[in-house]
Amino acid sequence: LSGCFRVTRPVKGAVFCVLGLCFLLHCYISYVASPLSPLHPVGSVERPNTSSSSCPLGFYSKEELKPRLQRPLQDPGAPGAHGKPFLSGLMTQQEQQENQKGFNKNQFNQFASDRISLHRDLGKDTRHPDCMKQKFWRCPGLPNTSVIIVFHNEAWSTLLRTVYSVLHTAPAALLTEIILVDDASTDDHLKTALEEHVEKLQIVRVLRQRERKGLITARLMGAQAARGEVLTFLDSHCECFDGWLEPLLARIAEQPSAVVSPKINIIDRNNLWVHKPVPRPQRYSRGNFDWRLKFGWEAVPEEELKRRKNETYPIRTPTFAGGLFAVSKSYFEHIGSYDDQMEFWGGENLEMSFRVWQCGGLLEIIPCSVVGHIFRKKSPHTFPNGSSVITRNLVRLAEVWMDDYKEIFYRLNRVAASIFKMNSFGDVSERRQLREKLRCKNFSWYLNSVYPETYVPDIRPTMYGQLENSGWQCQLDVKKTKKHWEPGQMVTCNNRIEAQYYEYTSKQEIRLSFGIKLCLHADPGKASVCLEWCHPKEKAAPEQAWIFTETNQVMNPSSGKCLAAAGGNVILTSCKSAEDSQKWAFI
Ligand code: LR7
Ligand code: MN
Repeated sequence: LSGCFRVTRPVKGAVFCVLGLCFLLHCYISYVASPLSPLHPVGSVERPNTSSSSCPLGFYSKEELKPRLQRPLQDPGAPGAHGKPFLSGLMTQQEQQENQKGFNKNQFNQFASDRISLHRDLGKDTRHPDCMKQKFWRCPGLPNTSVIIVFHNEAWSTLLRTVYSVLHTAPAALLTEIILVDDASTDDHLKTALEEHVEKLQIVRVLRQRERKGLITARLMGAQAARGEVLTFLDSHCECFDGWLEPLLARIAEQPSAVVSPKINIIDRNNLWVHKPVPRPQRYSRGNFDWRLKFGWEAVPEEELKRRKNETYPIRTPTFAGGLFAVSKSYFEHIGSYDDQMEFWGGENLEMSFRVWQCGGLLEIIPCSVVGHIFRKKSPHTFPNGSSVITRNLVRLAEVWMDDYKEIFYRLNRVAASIFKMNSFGDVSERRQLREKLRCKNFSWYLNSVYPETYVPDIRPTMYGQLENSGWQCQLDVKKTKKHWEPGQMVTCNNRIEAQYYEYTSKQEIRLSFGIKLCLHADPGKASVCLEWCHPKEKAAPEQAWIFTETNQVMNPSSGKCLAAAGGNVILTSCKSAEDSQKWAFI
């Protein structure tokens, strides 16, 4: 409607607005009738015909559709141009020192970032052709948005490149403002210098959180101040690809209860290389979680990909990374924004994921929208009380959203269990009231309907924990390869406090217990034991079935052999009930 008032002169205003109202009514009717409206079940895939000829060509003038700031001409030979990696060449000793210092401070190559243009483009549009064919200027038009970027001691060049990349890509008519929320940074360059720099950009403003409270309350501060119809959140070290914004806003216009993320591409922390979208083959990742409540990525299952008619269709995701997303401002408020008692960093993304699904919304990735983000190996920030603040956030979300399934989490995370026991996670009654008020579904519904692919451990298994050998006083332990869990890894026995938890399932498997589908697997030929993918059937594979005997041995019935520790190794050998090296107990 605001578009309607803007393009008309007072005299013709009335006529135009009546026509406009009819048009909006038409849009509303086709929207309600559309299978994607909230009145329709989640399973439908049809979408409204938005290019209907009865819709006028659009609300905006050509000028308004251009980005607010034109990118300065790019030198293709400049460092990192078109998203290419920064090549440092030979460095002087001084440069090497600067490089090292920047890396230590940010956990990414600030030296490289500082030498790349704040206005760099990301080269030619390499998205799928379906994405390029999409038209957004027709009925029902797109809502405008406030882009909210929270930061704590972010490097100047990455923060400003994020801001400019939005200004250079977002159509001016859709970009209400950019709000930078400072989470009590201490770096000098983020004080008045920042305000002075962004002032001339007109629609960029800086809000300050006086005390360091973390990204959750900082985002809430930004959301409250926002004047746009949609809130679009970005981390403070992103670069947006052309055409990233429109598909997000279009999906929200079509489905106001959708919380949508772009496809997130890696910006290499070592050289700032921005990985480009590839038109084919499309191997998408979606968000998941394990039972330690660790967020992760997994391949999108075949059925979900098949459900989509073309590349412009959203991909449903059980959880999201939480940093880069757009949501209608009123829906964000309706659905309970964030838990404002979560502190600093972490957990808010899973909380929002569960909440949105359980309370009737949709969580989606829009593959035609692509944004780059610098992924780091570890956080450069310090947290008061170390990592237990993150765990406290997780306990809060488990207490509100996970019903009895929270027991599985507590079993796997002793810190969480003790925070729960000592009742030191704060008051969650308001969040529980919100769940009541919105009549949200329970966690079991979420697991069955949104994430049926996940493995749900027994809430109270008969036996679980670390499996300790009484002869050697060691625990079953598997080293993961390069951060990943892979089948085929040899099982060893070590004296390690962090040795993995296992659980003894009703199928008689001894299973790695945080949701990775790996089971203790006997290899009688080699007399060794390894981890293999658990047998998906009702009954365990013969190599994966184990019986705990009265004499505390662990026997594999199909081979008749027993598990024994031998030094650091675990072997499969003839059962001898007198041998301490064959005695095991969960601790
Ligand atoms: O105390 C803090 N205060 C802040 O303002 C700590 C961080 N921050 C800011 C920080 O400057 C950054 O802009 O918050 C943002 C996120 O922190 P990062 O970039 O240090 O961490 P991250 O990229 O691993 O963060 C991911 O997980 C977080 C959990 O709380 C948030 O949900 C982030 O938004 C999320 N980032 C993404 O989803 C981007 C995609 C990467 C992934 C996975
Ligand atoms: Mn980040």
